[in-house]
Amino acid sequence: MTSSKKNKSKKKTPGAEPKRPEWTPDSGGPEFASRVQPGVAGGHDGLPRPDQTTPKAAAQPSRKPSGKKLTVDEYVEGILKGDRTILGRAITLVESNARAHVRQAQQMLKQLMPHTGRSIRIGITGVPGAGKSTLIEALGLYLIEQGHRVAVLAIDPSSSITRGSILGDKTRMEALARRPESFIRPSPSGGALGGVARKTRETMLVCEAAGFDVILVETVGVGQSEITVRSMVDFFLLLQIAGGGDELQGIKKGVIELADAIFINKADGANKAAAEAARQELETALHYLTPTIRNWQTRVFTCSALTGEGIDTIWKVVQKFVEITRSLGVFEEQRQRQALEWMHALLNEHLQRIFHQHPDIQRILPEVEFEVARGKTPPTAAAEALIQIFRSKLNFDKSRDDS
Ligand SMILES: Nc1nc2c(ncn2[C@@H]2O[C@H](COP(=O)(O)OP(=O)(O)OP(=O)(O)O)[C@@H](O)[C@H]2O)c(=O)[nH]1
Ligand SMILES: [Mg+2]
Repeated sequence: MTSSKKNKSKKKTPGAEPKRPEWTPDSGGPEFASRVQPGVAGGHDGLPRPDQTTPKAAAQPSRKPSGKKLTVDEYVEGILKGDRTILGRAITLVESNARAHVRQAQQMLKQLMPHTGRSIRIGITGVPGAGKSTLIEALGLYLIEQGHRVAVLAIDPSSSITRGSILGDKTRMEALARRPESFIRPSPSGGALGGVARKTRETMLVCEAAGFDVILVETVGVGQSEITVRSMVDFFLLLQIAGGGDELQGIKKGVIELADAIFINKADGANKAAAEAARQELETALHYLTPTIRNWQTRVFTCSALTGEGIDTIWKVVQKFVEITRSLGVFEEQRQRQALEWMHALLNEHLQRIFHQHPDIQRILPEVEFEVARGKTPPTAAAEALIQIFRSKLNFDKSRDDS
């Protein structure tokens, strides 16, 4: 407040200095309004790109001017060649809500489909601070050493508001982000979980077409987002931490039933014994739950994302899971079911939108809602009546279109 007072008093002495807006900070010189602030080095997501680790590389112009529009064929060709710049732009296209972009993204995805599906999709969840990002970095680096290419995506219901975890991941996944065999994309912003999930699913397909053969999807364990991630991955890993006697918290929330494996992280130093105790407790509890997948028993392990101990076990468990479920046909079955469920979810979303956007429904709905809320009309009858009105309008609209 003091600075605005100061500026006001400055205004009273005309001619002493050029006229400045009232909100200029004290440190702002006379050129304040036209000073160019240098940007933050890094890619679209604020993470350093492998080709931008030195200031010299960062200063180099990208091969394609970012303003130039790409055709669908150019996107497809670039992605299949593994061009990171085009991959980044393709994901931006997928994340866009603009109608023209959605259409172009769908044409692109259609062409990419034959090149997708050849990865192992792994979801990783756990309470905030469980060590998901640290673990993903350790696992990602380990997988790269094994000759894999790793894409890391995130679904973070809070990130669209705070962008908090992105800041954290920027520092935590630095070593992984620097590797050309990795690609890290934070959670897309964009409102409802359904919208974010659509974008993440499609981003996953684009990454597969670009040759990434392991996809890691991080989600913070705060409820619905776990179910969403479970519905798009082959293998779901729950990361727990020992302590506070709440090892069984996941059971209450139902998240343990979604897991194909549970890892107790931070099993290092003084925490090792507690982690082992938590492992045994959870292992016992799991015997009372029915496994979600035939011939697969969810087991509990310990690991340390910090020391790297047990990281190789994660990959061994995943490989075993893939081997067993593939031989039983369950792996493919799950993917087919997921694709169908996704289509139906989109269909439901679309139909709801058409219904709610119809001008007649928009006009009538508040009145009907009022009647239902006051107990004058039964909810079932009201819903039925609204659908009847909508259907009659559809027929009317159709005959008008035909004429
Ligand atoms: N001792 C120990 N600390 C760890 C380990 N893994 C992670 N941490 C620490 O735990 C803290 C949280 O780790 P993150 O990887 O950011 O946890 P996260 O689950 O991704 O957190 P959110 O993204 O905020 O939900 C950091 O300070 C890490 O250094 C581990 O294996 N051992
Ligand atoms: Mg994290």
